[in-house]
Amino acid sequence: MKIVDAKVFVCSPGRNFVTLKITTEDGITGLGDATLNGRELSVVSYLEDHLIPCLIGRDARNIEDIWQYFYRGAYWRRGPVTMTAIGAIDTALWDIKAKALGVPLYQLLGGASRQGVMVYGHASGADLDEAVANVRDYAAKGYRAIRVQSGIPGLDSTYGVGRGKYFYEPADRALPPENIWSTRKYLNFAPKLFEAVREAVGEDVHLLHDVHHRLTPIEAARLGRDLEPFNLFWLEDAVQCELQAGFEIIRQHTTTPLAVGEVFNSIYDCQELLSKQLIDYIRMTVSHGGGITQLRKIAALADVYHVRTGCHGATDMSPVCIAACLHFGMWVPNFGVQEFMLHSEETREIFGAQYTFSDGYVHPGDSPGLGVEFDESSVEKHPYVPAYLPVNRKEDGTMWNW
Ligand code: CS2
Ligand code: MG
Repeated sequence: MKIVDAKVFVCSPGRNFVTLKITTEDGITGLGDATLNGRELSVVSYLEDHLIPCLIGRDARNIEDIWQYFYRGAYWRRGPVTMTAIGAIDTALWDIKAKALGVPLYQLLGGASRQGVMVYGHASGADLDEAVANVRDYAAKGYRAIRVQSGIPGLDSTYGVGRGKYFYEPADRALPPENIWSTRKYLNFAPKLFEAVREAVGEDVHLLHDVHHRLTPIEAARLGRDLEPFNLFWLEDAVQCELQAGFEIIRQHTTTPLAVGEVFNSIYDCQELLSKQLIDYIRMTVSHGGGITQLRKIAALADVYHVRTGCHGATDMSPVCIAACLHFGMWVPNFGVQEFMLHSEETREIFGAQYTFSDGYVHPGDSPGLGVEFDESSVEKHPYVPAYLPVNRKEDGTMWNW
């Protein structure tokens, strides 16, 4: 089953997406998501200038060998650009193989381990009252797990507060906007937010929160302890995660479950976190995590140490990546939860995806492969627009983590 063509499409239906389409001599096509928010064109070049010339002519069935070829053969290994490019190729090859065998991807991975994939939605508000109202809205829609983010009194902007009701898109169509941050204002506010949310929705709804890399380990330890009365499902990205050992400090002080990993792209980024049981959920996703081939290995290692999956699935992951995460989530034994955000109408038109939401779960559908059709004719109508994620400064101007 020789690969005869591989094309990269950049389209921007409200936000930029990079999509890879691989075609075999039998005419079977597979899709991969190569979107890296704010650095899209780097991945386009890595694919078009470096990987695709080495991909044409290879046997599409040899998924593992192709992954090893591009991982070990690069010499310069790992990193978000490299692994997103490899992830897109890998996802497309799994799509092709499942289509060739006439089965949905999750059947190829090992079949269904559950009836559906529990997802979490993104509730947010410019202030506490608006955030609580949005959480109620998500609970009324049947979400069993809801992420809660809110504006912080005294700060003009912060992470995670959507600009539409259901579409949270942080990238701005301009050079990076500068946000101002105050850890003290945040740490004083967060417990009040979750006390009000628990009061509003009761104990049964899983509540999640994303700190987005902004605390030090001891600050995160304090926040985890302060939030224990509200029984969070997870506290995400409590600190910047390059120093895996830093999580030991958080672990010593709090039982609030920890999630990390959306910015990881290699099993080595989380090997210490997993083997020392410093986290409870691993957030790596199919596209940035080097595809299904690497993510399966990470999930297997995580399983040994009681760590469950919680794949990243924000709107800057296209429906191709979300579909792959849902197939993965149908199979993976140590499943935790899947992030799920509604894409815009325009996006859903271009990426005809089969997955459906019902009663807090999403099912990827049973079409062969990923169950996603990409409408190439729409690409022209939505040309790429440079867009950047914000940067963050402390109130005194010190550069900080966004
Ligand atoms: C966030 C994302 O979904 C999440 O947990 O961390 O919104 C993240 O900020 C974006 O994916 C960055 O592009
Ligand atoms: Mg996050």
